[in-house]
Amino acid sequence: MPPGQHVVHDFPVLTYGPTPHVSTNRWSFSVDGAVSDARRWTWDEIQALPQETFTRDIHCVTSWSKFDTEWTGVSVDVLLRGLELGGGFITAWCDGGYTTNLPLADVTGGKAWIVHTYDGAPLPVEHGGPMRLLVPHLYFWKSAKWIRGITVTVEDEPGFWEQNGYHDHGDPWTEERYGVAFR
Ligand SMILES: Nc1nc2c(c(=O)[nH]1)N[C@H]1C(S)=C(S)[C@@H](COP(=O)(O)O)O[C@H]1N2
Ligand SMILES: [Mo]
Repeated sequence: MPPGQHVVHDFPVLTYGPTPHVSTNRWSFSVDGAVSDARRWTWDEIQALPQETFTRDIHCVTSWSKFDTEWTGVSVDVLLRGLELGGGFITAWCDGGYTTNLPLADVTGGKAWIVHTYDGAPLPVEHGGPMRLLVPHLYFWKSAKWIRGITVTVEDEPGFWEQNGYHDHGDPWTEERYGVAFR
């Protein structure tokens, strides 16, 4: 258990602003920015990619942790496969306007997925359905709900919470909770 956290058994919902409702037939996923080719998939095309089911603990900066959550989705490694990357960072962007920034090193090498299934059932909309990012080794604000794409960037570009007080990186094991100006 990372320092300063406590276990919950329910699944709290934390959303800033309204919950966007998007049907899968109007949904698509893009990879763009500093990449050799921009890519875009429909919902069905994403489902046809290799899927992984895995179990991880998740850690919210508001101090709750939830153990052994089970997810199914597509590894970010698969989404980036074969692309030449011209930058070292990504911005995940979402329906509703939320963004979060991550170093590429934190979303590659089997560390991040876009997920559509939680605990064997379609991801509920309040938890980011139809699709969210899952980066379980970082605080949960990095796991962008209602994700629609990732943009590869040359510079590290702070996302929504990173501009509003949270740490740029968000490692729970070293309690990277708040940004320098807010500590
Ligand atoms: N699009 C979007 N993603 C988001 C958020 C949000 O407000 N909008 N909140 C973040 C925060 S602060 C947390 S702790 C988790 C909460 O996910 P949950 O509601 O499934 O527990 O989602 C993260 N992803
Ligand atoms: Mo959060």
